[in-house]
Amino acid sequence: MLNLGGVFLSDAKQRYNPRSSWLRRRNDGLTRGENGNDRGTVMLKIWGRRNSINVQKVMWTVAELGLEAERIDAGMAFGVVNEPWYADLNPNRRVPTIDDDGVVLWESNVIVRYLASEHASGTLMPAEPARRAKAEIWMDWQQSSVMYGLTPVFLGLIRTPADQRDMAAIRAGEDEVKAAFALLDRQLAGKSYLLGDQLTVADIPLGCAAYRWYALPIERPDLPNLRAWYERLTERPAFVENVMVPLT
Ligand SMILES: N[C@@H](CCC(=O)N[C@@H](CS)C(=O)NCC(=O)O)C(=O)O
Repeated sequence: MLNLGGVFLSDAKQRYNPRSSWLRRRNDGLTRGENGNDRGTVMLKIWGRRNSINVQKVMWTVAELGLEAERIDAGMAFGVVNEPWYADLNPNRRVPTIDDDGVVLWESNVIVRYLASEHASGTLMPAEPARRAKAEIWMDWQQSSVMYGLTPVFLGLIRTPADQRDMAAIRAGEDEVKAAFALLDRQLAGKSYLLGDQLTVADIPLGCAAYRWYALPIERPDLPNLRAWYERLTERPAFVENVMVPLT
């Protein structure tokens, strides 16, 4: 994999038009290599810190698909998201953002769907519209119903000093997630993955949320179908490497 290092980051601080001649010049330069060696060019770039749940969805997908990609730290302590050139890529100033050879996208679930459609239509991304829509239900539900409860629990217990925690909000969040995951547990009865025997995009956002739930210092009800599905995910190297990282 090409390590673009500071060369890419300093160039990228210029105003960024993904389809500009500047991008082509940049890629030409990198392909040639500054020292004359042909270093190759990584076409898929991902901005986002490794401890972000939304970046983890994308990195897990990239690893399942076996894609060559470069991840560039951004967000929180890494900054970057408030740079003007980054806002040109992602006006929402959040992570992740990707640039896939000039296709610039943000919103993690959209990126997961795009990469799976491009590289794994019929497998990771169901090809048939109704089945695809079934997968998308679970992706949207993770972003809305699950994160509604999980976010205050995660932020409260992991990113807030003990003496400043709003315990009522944390407990309310815990109850929300318990109810959501009880529903998920029923959905998973008799199935290896959310849509059946095969991992699909439906599993990716919820798998990332499930890791957080099992890693948080909270009480959890026994949900055997959810637990079995989660343990199945932990057998996948792409999940272990990209999702099972310490909560920070
Ligand atoms: N709906 C967006 C949410 C993006 C988002 O809120 N990302 C968080 C990290 S999980 C972020 O950028 N936080 C600010 C930061 O890292 O500086 C998505 O799914 O991509």
